[in-house]
Amino acid sequence: MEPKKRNLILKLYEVNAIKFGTFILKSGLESPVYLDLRVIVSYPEIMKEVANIMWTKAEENTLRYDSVCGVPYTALPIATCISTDHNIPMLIRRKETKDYGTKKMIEGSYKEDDYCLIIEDVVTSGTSVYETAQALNSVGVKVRDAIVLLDREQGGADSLKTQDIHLHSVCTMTEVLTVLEKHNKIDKTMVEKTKEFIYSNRFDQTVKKPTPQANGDHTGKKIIRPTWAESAQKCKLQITARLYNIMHKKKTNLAVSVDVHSCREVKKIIEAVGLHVCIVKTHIDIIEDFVPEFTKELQDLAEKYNFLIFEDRKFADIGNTVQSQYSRGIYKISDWADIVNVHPLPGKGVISGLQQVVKDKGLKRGCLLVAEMSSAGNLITKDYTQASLRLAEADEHKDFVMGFVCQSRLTEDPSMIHMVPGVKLSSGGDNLGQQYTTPEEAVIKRGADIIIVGRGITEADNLKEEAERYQKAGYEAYLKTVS
Ligand code: 5BU
Repeated sequence: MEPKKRNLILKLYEVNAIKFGTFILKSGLESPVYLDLRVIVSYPEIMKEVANIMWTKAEENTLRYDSVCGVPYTALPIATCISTDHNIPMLIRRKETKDYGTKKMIEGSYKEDDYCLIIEDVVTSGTSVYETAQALNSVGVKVRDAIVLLDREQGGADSLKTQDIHLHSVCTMTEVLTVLEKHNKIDKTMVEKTKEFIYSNRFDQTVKKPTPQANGDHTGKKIIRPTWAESAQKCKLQITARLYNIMHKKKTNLAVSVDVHSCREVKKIIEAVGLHVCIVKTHIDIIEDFVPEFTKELQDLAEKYNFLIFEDRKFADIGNTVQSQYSRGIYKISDWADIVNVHPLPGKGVISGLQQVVKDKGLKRGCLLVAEMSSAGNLITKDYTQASLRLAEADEHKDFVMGFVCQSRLTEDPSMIHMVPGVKLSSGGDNLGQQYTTPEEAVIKRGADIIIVGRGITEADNLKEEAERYQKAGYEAYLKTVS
């Protein structure tokens, strides 16, 4: 390793930009290593060296670009140093524009089809680099390359490659560990512990350790979440706050799926389990004796037992069609269902279409995106799930999208709720590809805020007792995860 790089790693360690111990990350994970490059603003010599070594990396790779842009905020001063030292124009990405709408996302002068080089201090999953690239793309500036000082080797480079962004890293976590061990800053046990952490928390599924279940992010990550009462305060959507308040009041994260075929059966189940659930999930189109008045009865029951109604309609068509499917026909779903879900496959129009209905009617509704499925062999890929997450986070949907139906935790944003179906006290499956996980695993390992249980309850001899068992299992698992 070049002495310049080795010395820089040692200096970063000395100023506590690289720390070892036990740290709770933003994601809730417990990590043995913590990188905080913000501190280098206090050490101009180190800042200069960082900027220099990153610029050299760009030179070595003969990258061509018209400007540089630092990922806010830590990499901003680094990009500034590169810009002024080497006379390269700089662009600034505004992080907070989302709240204003009319303000520019990118500050500085640029031309359409200019190339911008992204500068980042540390890359983990690659999301921040990608978001910056997206912001630049939105004003016509292209991004082909990004330079990062430190790659944590958790899949960021691979993930960015799928978006045609090449990540050039000055050093990797493995190199950092090697240098620090060699200079007796950390011992072998810490090196192994850190490597194990990095390996088992990769974002890239292709290299992730094999896990028994299908497509979720089940790496044994420890989830730490705010309490439901806190979440109710933190979330932005009224419907989500209502849901968290119900969960807090009734001490339940259980949604029951009433997949039966007559109005009478649906009502019977709800009367038995209503006290123990926060959501009743319906498939209204499987009820054979459906009459429009039934939805009023459903709403009365929702009021009596204090739960929300989630119609599991999985809209999946163009915006114009789903608008009609949502508000017209015999079901008039928008009139009575608090929550609906969509397959994000058609793109943002499927969400905007429904959102328009809600806006026009002045309703308080929520929409979930099906980002992962429980069924064996489903065609959802990691990229699709990530794209669903980005759609959910889009500013234009913030008044409507409340989270996901998924199999793993996709974001720590308390406004986004994770509902996990395919839950049963005894794991296993059915003969049509359904795959079950237990309430404990769903909540603790997969990060479910809500567990969705269908036949586990509806086929039990004693509906009420069974619902109580699931409620208890879900609630106890939740208690183990609150911070
Ligand atoms: P079960 O009886 O617990 O298997 O019912 C699960 C319910 O959740 C059922 O209504 C499905 O339509 C729904 N579901 C699911 O099982 N898996 C998924 O990935 C999604 C929905 Br999305």
